[in-house]
Amino acid sequence: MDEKYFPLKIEEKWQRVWGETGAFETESGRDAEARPKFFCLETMSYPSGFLHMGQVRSYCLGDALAWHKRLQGFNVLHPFGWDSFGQPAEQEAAITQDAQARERTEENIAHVGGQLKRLGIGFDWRRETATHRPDYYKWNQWFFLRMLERGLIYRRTSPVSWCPKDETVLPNEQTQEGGVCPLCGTAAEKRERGQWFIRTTAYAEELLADMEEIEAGWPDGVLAMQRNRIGRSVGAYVDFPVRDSEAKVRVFTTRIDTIYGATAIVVAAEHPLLNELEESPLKERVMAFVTRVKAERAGRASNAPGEEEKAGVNTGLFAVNPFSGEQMPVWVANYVRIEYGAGAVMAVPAHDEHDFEFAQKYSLPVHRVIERVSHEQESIPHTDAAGLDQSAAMPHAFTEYGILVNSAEWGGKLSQDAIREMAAYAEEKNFGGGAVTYRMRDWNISRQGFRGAPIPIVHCDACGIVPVPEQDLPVVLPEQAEFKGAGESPRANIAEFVNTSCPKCERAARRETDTLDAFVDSSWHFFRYCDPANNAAPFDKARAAYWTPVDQYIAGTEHALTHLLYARFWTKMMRDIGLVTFGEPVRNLLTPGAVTNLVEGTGEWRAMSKPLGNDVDPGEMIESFGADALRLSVIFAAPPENELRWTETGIEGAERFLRRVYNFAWRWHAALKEWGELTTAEHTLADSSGIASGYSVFEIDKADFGDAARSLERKTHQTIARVTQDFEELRFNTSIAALMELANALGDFKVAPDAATPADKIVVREALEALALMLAPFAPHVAEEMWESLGHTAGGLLAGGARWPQTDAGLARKEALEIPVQINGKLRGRIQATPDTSEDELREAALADEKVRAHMEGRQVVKVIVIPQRLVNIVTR
Ligand code: ANZ
Ligand code: ZN
Repeated sequence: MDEKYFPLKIEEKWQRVWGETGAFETESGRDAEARPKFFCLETMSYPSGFLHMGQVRSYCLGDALAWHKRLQGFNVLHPFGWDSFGQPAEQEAAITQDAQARERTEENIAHVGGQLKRLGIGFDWRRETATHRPDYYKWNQWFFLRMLERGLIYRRTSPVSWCPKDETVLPNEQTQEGGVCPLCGTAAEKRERGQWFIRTTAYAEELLADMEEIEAGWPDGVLAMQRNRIGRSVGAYVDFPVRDSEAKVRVFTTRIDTIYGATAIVVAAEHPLLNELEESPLKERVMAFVTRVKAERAGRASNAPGEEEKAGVNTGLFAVNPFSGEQMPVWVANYVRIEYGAGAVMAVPAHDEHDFEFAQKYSLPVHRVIERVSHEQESIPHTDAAGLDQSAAMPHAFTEYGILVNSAEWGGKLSQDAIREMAAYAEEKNFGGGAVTYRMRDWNISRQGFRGAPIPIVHCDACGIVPVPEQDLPVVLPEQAEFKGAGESPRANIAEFVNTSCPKCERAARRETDTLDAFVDSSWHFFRYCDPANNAAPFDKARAAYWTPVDQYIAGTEHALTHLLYARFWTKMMRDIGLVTFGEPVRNLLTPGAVTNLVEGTGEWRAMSKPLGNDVDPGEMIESFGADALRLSVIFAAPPENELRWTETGIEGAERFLRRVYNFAWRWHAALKEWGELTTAEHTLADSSGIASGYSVFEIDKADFGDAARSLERKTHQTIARVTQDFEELRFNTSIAALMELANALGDFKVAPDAATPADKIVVREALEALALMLAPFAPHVAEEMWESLGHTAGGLLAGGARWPQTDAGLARKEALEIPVQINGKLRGRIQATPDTSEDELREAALADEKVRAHMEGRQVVKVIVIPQRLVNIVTR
C-alpha cells in the first residue's frame, strides 16, 4: 500500500491481478456445481462505439450484487454479450451505408469492451458472446427450423414500408415518424409482402397464467405492462348476416348485453367484406376512404388506436341483428382494427365511448338499453318509445354495467347475467358464442434490413418453401450488401448469396433474403452464456439446468416489455422442445431508472444522450476520479429504480470518501498488520460451502475493552447487519450510506495507532476488514488494496477465498434508549426503546407505563406529543 491514494495505479494493479487469478471466471464442472449458484445478468450492449452512463449504472449495480454473492460463497455467473445485430447498430450501418459494418462492429466491441474492463466490472470474459457472429446466430436459425417443424412458424403477407425512390424495403424500425425513408427522405409507402411469423399467440394463455410465478420478483409496473400487452379479453362473438347476401359479419364484443342498442356494424378498412361491394359510386367512395386510412396508418409510427380523429363511410350494405331482427347500416371506419377480435364491431353509441363519438359525427341513432341500477328503484324502469328521445340527448356514453331495458325478453336482467345468458343463447342458435381474445399478436420476425441472421429457407419453383438442412447451418450473412435499389432486401441482388440449389430436388433455387428480427437474438442469449462455445447445440442441457433460471436480471425499462415477453415465450418454446424444464426464465427483475443530466440552457433534466449534448463520457470520469469513484457515485446517488441525476459533485464526494478510507487504512495498516501476524494467523472457518473463510476472528476478553472500543465494535456489527439486509432488498444506495457512517466512526476513533492497546487494535482491525469486504461490491480496487494492507496476501479477496463478514446478533442490536415521559411538562416516568421504535409504539408504551398511569388517575388525555428518540409529553385536563 502506498501512502497516497492514486486510483489509476491501484486500479491497474488489481485489474491485472484479477485477470491473472481468474477472479471472475465462473467455475463449471461437478465440484463447482455442487455449490449454490447465482446467475446475475444485465442486458447486452449495442456496440455503438462508446460506453453510455446508463450502461455504466446497470453494470455497476449488477457487479455489486455479483461481488456480494461471491463473497457469500455462491458460484456466480456474471456474463456479458453484444447485441451486435441490434437496432441501433443496424440503423447506423444502413444510414452510413457502411460496407465495412462487420469490421466496424468488431472495432467497437474491442473499444467498449476495453472501457468496461477499465471500469473493473467483474464479467467472465471467457463467456463473452456477440450476436452478429455466425457461431451465435447459427442457433437462431436452428431454433427457426425447430419451430417450423412444430408449426410455430408460418408465412403470410403483411405490409412493409417501401421507399419508391430507393426501391427498397425499409425496416419498420427505420421508418421514422411521418413515414419517411431514412436514406433519402421520400415519403414511405406500404406494400404487401410475404413475411415470416412466429405463432407467439399460441402461448398467450400461458404467458398470462405463468405470471403468478414471477409476481414476487418483478416490479409491478412491468407485470402490468406484460399483462396489458397480452391483453386477455373475455367476451363473445356474434355473426350478423348481410342483407341480400350470403355473407356474414362476425363481431367481437365484451358487451353482448348491449346488442339491442347496436345501431351500426363497423368494419376495419382491410375487412374482406369490402371486396363484396357491387360496382357503384358508393364503392368508389369506400375504396378512396380505405386507401386514405391505409396511407395514414403507414405514416404513423405506432398502430395504437384512438390517436386519430374518428372517420368512416357508409358502405351501403345492411346487416341484420340476430337477436332483434333489426337491420342496421354497415360502415367502414378508421377506429376499428383488422388485427383485433374479428376486425369488426357492433357499434353501440349509447354505451361505448368510441361508438358514441362516431355516432355524434355521422348522426347515427343512439339507443339506450342499459339503465343504472338505483337503490330506491324497486321496479324495472319502463321501456316505451319516449326512452329513445331521452337517450338521443345523452351527453356521453353510459359504459357501466346496469339493468337491461328496451331489450325484448332480456329486459330487466342485470348486465352480468345477460352477458352470460345471451352468449349461451347465441351459441345454442348457432350465430355466436363465448370467446376469449388476446391483444397480443403473432411476432413478425422478417426483417429486410442491412444486417441480421439470414432466415434459413430456400424458395424452389418445384418444391416451394424448403428449409435449409440442419447440417448446412449457418447460412452466413453476406457482408457486402448494397442497401439501395435491390427492390427487396439488400441481399436480393447478391447473386452468390441468392442463387443456390434446392435441398430437395437439387434444381436451381433462390435463398430467402429476409433476416431475423434482432429480438430473436436477445430472447435466448442468456442461455448461451451457460455454454458459449458449444458447437453441437445451442447449449448443454445439464449446464443450463444448473445455471438457469436467471436469479437477478437488471434491465432498463425500455427492455421490460417486448424483450422480456419474447424471452418468456422463447423459454416456454425451449421447454416444449425439451431443452429446459421450466417456463419462466427470470426470477427477479430490477429496472434501473435513467441517468439524467441538465440540458444546457433549458434547466431540464433529461436522459443523457449525444444529440441533446447532455451526455457525460464515463471514460473521462475514470481518468479524472478513478473507476471506483465512478462506480460508487452512480450507485450512491439514488435508489436503483429511481432516476439518477448526474452531478459532478457526486463523483467528487465519492472520491473524497474513498481517499479518507484509504488514508485511514494507511495510517493503521502497519500497526494492524503486525498485530495480525503476531496473534491470529487467520482463523479458517469452514462455511456451509466447505470453503475456508479468510475473515479474521479473535479470541479476547471483552472486559479489556474501553468505551471507545466497545462503541466501535458495536458500530461495526450494526453496519454489517444493515448492509447485509440492504443487499437482500437491493437497496445498494443505503448500504453505502451505512458504510460512510462506519467510516465516520473510524474517523472518530481518536486513539493513535502507536498508542493503541491490543483491544483497540482488534476493534479497528475488525472494522477495517468489515469495511473492506463490504466496500468491495462498490469500490473493489480500494477494497482489495485495504484488504491486502491488513496482511491478506493470497492474491486478492476472491482468489484468497475471503467471505462476507458475519454479524454478532447481540452486538448488532441497536443500543437501548431511555425515553423520558412527561405529564404536562413534568417528568413522571421513563420507558425503554430503541432508535427504531415508532411514534405509535412510544405513545402506547408511555400510556401503559405504570408510574405514568398512577399520575394520570382521574385526568383526561387531551393529546400526546411524541419526539422520537427523545421524549413523550402527555397533555391532560
Ligand atoms: C360492443 C360494445 C358495447 C362494446 C359497449 C363495448 C361497450 P377490449 O375490452 O379491449 O377487448 N372492439 C372489438 N373489436 C374491435 C376492433 N377490431 N377494433 C376496435 N374495437 C374493437 O374491448 C372490446 C370491445 O372493443 C368490444 O366490445 C368492441 O366494442 C370493441 F357498450 O362491442 B364492444
Ligand atoms: Zn426443389
